[in-house]
Amino acid sequence: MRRATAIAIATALGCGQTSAPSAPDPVRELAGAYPEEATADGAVRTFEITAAETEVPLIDGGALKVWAYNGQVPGPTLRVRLGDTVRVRFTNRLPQETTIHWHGVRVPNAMDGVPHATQPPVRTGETFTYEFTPKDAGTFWFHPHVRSSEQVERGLYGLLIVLDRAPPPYTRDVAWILDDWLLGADRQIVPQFNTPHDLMHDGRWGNAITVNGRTDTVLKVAAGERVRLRLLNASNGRVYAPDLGGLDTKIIAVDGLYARAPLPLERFELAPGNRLDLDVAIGGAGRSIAVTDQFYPQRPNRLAEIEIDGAAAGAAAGAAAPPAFASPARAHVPAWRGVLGTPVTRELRLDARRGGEFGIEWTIGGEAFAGHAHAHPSMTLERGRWSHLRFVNASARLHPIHLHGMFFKVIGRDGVAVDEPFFRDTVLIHARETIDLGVVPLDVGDWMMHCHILEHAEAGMMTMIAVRAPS
Ligand SMILES: [Cu+2]
Repeated sequence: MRRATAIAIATALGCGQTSAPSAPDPVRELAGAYPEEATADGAVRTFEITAAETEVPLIDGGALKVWAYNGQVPGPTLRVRLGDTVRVRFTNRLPQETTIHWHGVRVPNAMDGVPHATQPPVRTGETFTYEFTPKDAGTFWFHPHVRSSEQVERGLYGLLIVLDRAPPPYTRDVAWILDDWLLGADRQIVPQFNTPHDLMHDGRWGNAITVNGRTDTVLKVAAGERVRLRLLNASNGRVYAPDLGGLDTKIIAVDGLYARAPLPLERFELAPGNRLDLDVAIGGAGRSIAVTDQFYPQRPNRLAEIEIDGAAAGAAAGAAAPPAFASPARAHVPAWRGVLGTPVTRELRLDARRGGEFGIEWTIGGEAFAGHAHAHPSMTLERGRWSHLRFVNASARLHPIHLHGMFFKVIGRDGVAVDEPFFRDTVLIHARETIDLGVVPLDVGDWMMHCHILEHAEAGMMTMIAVRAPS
């Protein structure tokens, strides 16, 4: 319907006209990176999801009281193909109202799951139907956007995997969701949320790190396999730097979208909300690889184990070479050279102050979010136009900033131009760090922008961006 709008918009703005060869034209450069509109093939995939209190087996065999989607933590993995329409009939049986937010998915604004702003909260006993056609293939996830520091922590999250129309021929497609429970002496979830400690630090960091809800996850593979490993950080606050113990591992996608080229997995900080798709070539039979978190290299955490058996069927005996096929990481990701010097659309200070419901408030641009019921956009961006946002972290804490409804690219760190060869929907901003990002919003609506350390978000570190058609 609005085909090739990026070019059309660029031309309408005069950006496409001949100008000085050095003038950056980021809107034009973006064209072709990802589609503006979804292309529905007509297939509708219907899922029933119910959120309710339940018990799941704990690490030591005990029963852990959780809140869960369809009785399981993590919740169900919704696996669809690009072109499918996703229809989720959601029922709330929790003791609180809730919603589902589709993290990273470019949905129509009314499907974004932000209470009061895009839909009324789903009250206990009520049902709400979410329906959208994803525009992008990739690894996405869903979670509540109501009291999320409690609801996500209690176990409410799941994956939405949108497969390519022709998925690359990996021998295995595996997803690992990283989370950390904070358990008390009674081996139950500590029911105090948004504590002063969590709020003054980097949110709630648990004492039991799990992969897919377990502390003993083992992935059994054969030498000669080539595995697509999808990682999601569903923690409230903890950041991971995953290390695959010397396995030949390339990053192929970040936050859902494919990268410009496969990148070696060196230190990548997987902040709350981030996803990473890895291309893992399995060589060397008869080994066991410890997968660890090296965020604090002096205090690594064990995440999971990869056990390598004999050669995979079809692999040449002895050599066990993984199948050779072109990496799917060959997306058009604009370099956006020279854009760090473009005028800053909005500079936002990230900071804390005394006050508010919890005694400490986290602020964006000097404002603490007044709660969804009183939310109003704090800035307006124009659809199809280049926007340059600058975040100045005036605090000594971490802030993984997440934008709903759009992908962006980091264009500067502490004033130095960078060209990350991938888009993001969440970027970790370190203490006292300044991050510049570039974005061309394509979907009209009111979109949240918030810290994905959920305690920081609950204590005010949220705001809303209005994206409007250019006048
Ligand atoms: Cu934060």
